[in-house]
Amino acid sequence: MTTAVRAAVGAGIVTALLGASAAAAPRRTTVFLDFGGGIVGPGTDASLDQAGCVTDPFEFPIFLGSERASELAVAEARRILAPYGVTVVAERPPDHLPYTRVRIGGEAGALGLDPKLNGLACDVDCDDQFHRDAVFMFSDKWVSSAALAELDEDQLAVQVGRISVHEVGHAWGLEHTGGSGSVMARFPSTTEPSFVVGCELLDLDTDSECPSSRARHCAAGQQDAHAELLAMFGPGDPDDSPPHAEIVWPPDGHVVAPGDTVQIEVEVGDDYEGFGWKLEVPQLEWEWVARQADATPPALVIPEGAWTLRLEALDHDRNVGEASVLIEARVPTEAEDESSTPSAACACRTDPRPGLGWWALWMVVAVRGLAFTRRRSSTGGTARPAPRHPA
Ligand SMILES: [Ca+2]
Ligand SMILES: [Ca+2]
Ligand SMILES: [Zn+2]
Repeated sequence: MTTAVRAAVGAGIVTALLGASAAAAPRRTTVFLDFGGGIVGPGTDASLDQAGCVTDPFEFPIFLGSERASELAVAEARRILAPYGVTVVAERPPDHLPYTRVRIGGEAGALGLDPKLNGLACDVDCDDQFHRDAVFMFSDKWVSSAALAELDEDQLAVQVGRISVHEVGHAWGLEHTGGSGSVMARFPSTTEPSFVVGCELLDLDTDSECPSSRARHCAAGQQDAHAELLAMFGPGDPDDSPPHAEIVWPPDGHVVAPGDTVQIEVEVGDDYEGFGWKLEVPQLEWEWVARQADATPPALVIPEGAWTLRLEALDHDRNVGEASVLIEARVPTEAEDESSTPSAACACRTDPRPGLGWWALWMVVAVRGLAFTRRRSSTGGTARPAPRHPA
């Protein structure tokens, strides 16, 4: 059965499922330009409203520019990132899709930072080890609520896009380079900047923080931002192949006694790494997000009733792979006690009936491994040290 499913999803994924020796595939990603303000708290998962350098939760201000200004900033970010397998959005992605979030608004001085700062990345995240970073772009000094001539606001809005991408560059492990045409220059460029092709001199006050990343493409003290991004995310071709999603356990129609524990096992894969996935039981409004690609799904204690368990995998072009099974928890009838095919007996009822409610669906410690497919074992972000990843 599994083979049939695997064969149906295309050659790239079969390779992924078979594992091991396939060449390391690019890992796509998404950048979320967030103009909406709101809470930022400590932590390293932007989808949980966290940022790595925040110590106490605070309300981040909203962007004061016009909608047109935000659209121009997004367009500029898309222009700069078009050569790579990176999607730029201005609407909050679903939590299960890993993304780098740019909090756009406010001013650095109000946060106790050097007021001259245009933006802030909490870290230079060498080789983009962490996939859910948040960075900041302080937009008030560029585009404020003060009345601006439309033409002026247009030019300033473009800078908002450039500075946002610059900070995201740090969150992907890039450092400052000197060239004025470079997005990674210390100061915002007045020309149309790009991630420059070829080796550029680093422009740093200290030693490089990621010398081994730089050394893959250039001599010491230099950086080829374009080559590094291409190696990480691949080219910006469309991805129209949905992820593979399979619930390995429990099987469809699985019957348990109320309160029994079911350890979920899934198999997920895509033609690109970087996809996200989640599990849900819609009738209970229960959702479990895989915060890391190779997270182990939870074991569930099933309350009495019939429940749909749904798996969804999502790639950065928003192709969806999904699977669902019906699980039923009920006291078996005498006939079923003697039957060896309990799964056939429960196909007759698919409607949920009132169970113990969502509060009875416990997540317990997972005890069995996940049948998870990856193209390579060294996927960034899978070995985040515990103190950096409290969630
Ligand atoms: Ca990162
Ligand atoms: Ca795909
Ligand atoms: Zn910088």
